[in-house]
Amino acid sequence: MPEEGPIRIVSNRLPVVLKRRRQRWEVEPGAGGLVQALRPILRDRGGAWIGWPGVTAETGDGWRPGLRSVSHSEGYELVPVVLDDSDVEGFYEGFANSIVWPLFHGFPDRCSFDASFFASYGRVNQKFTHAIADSHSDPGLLWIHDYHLFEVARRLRELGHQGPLAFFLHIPFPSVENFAKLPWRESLLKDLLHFDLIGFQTRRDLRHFQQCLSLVGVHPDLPDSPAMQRFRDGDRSLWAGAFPIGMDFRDFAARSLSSDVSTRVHQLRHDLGSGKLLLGIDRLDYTKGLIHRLKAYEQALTVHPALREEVVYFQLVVPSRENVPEYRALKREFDRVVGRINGRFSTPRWRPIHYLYNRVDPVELSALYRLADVALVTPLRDGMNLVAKEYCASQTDDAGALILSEFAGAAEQLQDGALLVNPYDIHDTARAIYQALTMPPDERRRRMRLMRTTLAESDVFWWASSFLETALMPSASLVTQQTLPPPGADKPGHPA
Ligand code: GDG
Repeated sequence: MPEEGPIRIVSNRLPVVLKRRRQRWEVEPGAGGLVQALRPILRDRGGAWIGWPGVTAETGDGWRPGLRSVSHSEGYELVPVVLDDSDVEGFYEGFANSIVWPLFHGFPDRCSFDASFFASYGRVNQKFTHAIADSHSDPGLLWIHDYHLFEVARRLRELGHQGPLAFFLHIPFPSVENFAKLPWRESLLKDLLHFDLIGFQTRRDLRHFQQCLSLVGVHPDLPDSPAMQRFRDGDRSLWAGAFPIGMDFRDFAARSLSSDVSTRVHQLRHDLGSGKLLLGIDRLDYTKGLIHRLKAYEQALTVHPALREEVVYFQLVVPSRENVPEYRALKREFDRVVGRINGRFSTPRWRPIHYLYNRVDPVELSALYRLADVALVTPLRDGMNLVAKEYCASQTDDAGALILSEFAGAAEQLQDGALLVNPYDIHDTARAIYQALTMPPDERRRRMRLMRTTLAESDVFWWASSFLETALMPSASLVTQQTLPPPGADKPGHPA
């Protein structure tokens, strides 16, 4: 673990859940993998988590006492950045979700390059900057997360901030062909140069970032290294590296064997029948390749009639961005294609697709992971994709198979064990579905063991501590480290 001292985490959302029940606000700590990884570090070292609490100024601030009490029980400060309704529209739904999200996932035609969104993004980044500057005078590490906060380092430097600034991007970094379409491309790149360390999910993202920096005349100044690079801009230097995020492997493995989950597995087995189970779990999003996946399953049932009545595809779709017309249209399209396939193949005793449009609790999630013979993780593009990793962690008997898109960040680490597919190629994905369903048990075990070994060694705690170690290392030591394996490169399954 790196040198002790408080750190401050900054992310768009605070790791809390605010619920209003009968005129009263209830505030609970969040439960995601990122929170689990960072909570022990913040508790040990002290510090703060700065972010938007998820409600707007127009809702009032009756939630503040609840937030203070969670801060107290967690042992670190939770600092709210209050946004108003117009911020949410221009910054969050506008610049973040209608420009950066589609562009960085490779869908430039879905972008609305509206200058008012960019202006709103600047105003909100300024609000975050002031909240950070007011939160503490300690020059300890600030670790900023994700694409909502690209401008914060530059704005903090303008206020005279001297301390270390690190950034982690959870989504992909786009190719130069896509990035160059952004009207504000130079300013975004120059803003990023104010960080000391930027972490990406994969080496491919790092390579894309390097190619994009050449748009502003900045090049790596050390011999090429696929997982870590240094860029100089005047007297500043920026390190950038690939740090693939993990999940809490042991927690998923233990939960999968718990009695609650075992009970639920038996019930689900009874409800879904004895056939093989294909599983998809995705937020409703066009990046997830849901329609392509349905068509691939349809193709597999068409080409291999023996699969009919022998396999069930269970798809959990988690509602998302329901007020955006594009997402509502995707839901309608998904419903239509599911209806068509079920109408085409169903028999009195069999329905090929079971589909749930909802969130499920952690026990149900683990039961699905454990029960599934094959997980279908076929996004058109994804930063990492933790569902693929959680599925493998939950396969404690090494029996399952993973079909994984080559465009998910997870493919860099899991390529030796997963069946990699190009999700745009319906025939290739259909072939992989058949291969996974008919794979000999020995081969399934061999592949799953490879993936589980990799994931156990590069879990979310490894990810957080290797990133922080790098962020807190003096620059000179990092130069020396160039000759050593870069972070994660010595982990099995982490390709060169
Ligand atoms: C960003 C990047 C990157 C899903 N349904 C339910 C549920 N989930 C949980 C899963 C998993 C998470 O949501 C989804 O995983 P992602 O990897 O897609 O994470 P995001 O935060 O959405 O996305 C992504 C990630 O950041 C981390 O860097 O991998 O590429 O887009 O943990 O378990 N959880 C529960 N009920 C559900 O119905 N409880």
